[in-house]
Amino acid sequence: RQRPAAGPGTNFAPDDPFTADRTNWWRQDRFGMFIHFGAYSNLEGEYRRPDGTVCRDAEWIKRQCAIPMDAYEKQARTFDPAAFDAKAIVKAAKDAGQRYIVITAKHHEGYAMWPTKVNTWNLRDHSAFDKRRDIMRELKNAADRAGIKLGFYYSIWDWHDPDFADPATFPKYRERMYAQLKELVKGYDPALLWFDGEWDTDNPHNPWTARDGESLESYLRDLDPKLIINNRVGKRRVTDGDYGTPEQEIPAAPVDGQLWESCMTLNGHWGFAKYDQDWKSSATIIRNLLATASRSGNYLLNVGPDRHGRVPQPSLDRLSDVGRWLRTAGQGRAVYGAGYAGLVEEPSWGAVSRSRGGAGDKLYASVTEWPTAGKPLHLTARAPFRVTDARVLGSRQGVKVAPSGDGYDITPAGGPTNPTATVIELTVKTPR
Ligand code: FHN
Repeated sequence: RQRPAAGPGTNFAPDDPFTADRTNWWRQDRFGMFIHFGAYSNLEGEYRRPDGTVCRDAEWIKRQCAIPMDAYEKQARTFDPAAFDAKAIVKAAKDAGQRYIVITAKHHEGYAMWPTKVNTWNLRDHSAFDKRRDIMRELKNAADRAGIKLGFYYSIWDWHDPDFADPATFPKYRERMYAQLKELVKGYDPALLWFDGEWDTDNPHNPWTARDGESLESYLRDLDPKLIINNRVGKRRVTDGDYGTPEQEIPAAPVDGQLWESCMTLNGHWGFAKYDQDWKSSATIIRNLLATASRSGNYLLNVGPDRHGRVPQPSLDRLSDVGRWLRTAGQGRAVYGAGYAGLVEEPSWGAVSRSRGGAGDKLYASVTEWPTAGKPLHLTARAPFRVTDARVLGSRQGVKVAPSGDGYDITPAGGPTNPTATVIELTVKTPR
């Protein structure tokens, strides 16, 4: 399953050697919305113990606060996300420039957010929610209407199913897991499955093996050959699935030729929580997105709806800032369908991504540290190329480009169009 290393001149842009494969739309889309929503959301990050003490955690609250299962099941019965508005969530993603959505269908707590027939530990059978509603159906319909791809997160690790923890009865759990995944794939036609919780856990013991990962992957590929599957399906993560999943970090360069996606929280929590919020600024998100695209990575940015199903306003505000930047002066061209430049070293003043097309290749120099007046931006070449045109997106100012030492000096005549990042589009010719 090894892909060629993403060496100089290689990028996973639309026309790279993998264009024929199922991941092409995903590589072009680059930017997705992660949604962590489950029975844990009903507690909103805070559990008041019978002795009056308060324990805090987000989606791990059951385990981190050692909530007895009966107490956890009792609280889930009050869960009523009546305000969950799939259309509004899809619109928020679309306005943000997020072109796919991955929502937790089942997190480690084992609670299914769709009306599974496999057990009654789910939003239809174990909540105060309207039994006529199916939020995954609502989200799928809204996403389809908006041209947004929908994926499901599914945790192999299951804190609720009694057969998970015991290797002797684990096959029974695995059977139920396969049955649930078939419900999701056949019932909702997701574009992508995002597995998690395949790792060795201390308690309960996780009997999932690498062999289990291989069998599951081939089972799913038989169910639906177009499915994109992440690498947390197996034990080895590097060669499992279609892409790597660095978390809360951006790898320094293309991850040994693998496709990858960096997933991050917006405020330090995956599930909804009001405590210890560490909000990323819109500027940080935009710069993360540019750095990720310039290394041929995708960026999956998370929102955690509250107990009512509402996405927090600070999340919506940031997402709309990012979408506005992407839509301005076509700056999104530095992200969508763009990837590892290969032709140049990564500069200190920003990120450089590359897209290929009929009219020649484009390099997008996204400048986050604008040079003092008249000072050039230097690009160090790693492979031969000529610059035949240069322009600042969103500005009429001139841009001088001159060969200089080991590359080119780019000198814009005026100032930046945006303090977060200003994109200089270079048209380049590479020797055939
Ligand atoms: O334990 C989970 C965590 O709750 C969250 O879902 C993240 C998202 O990538 N994955 C696991 C931690 O790596």
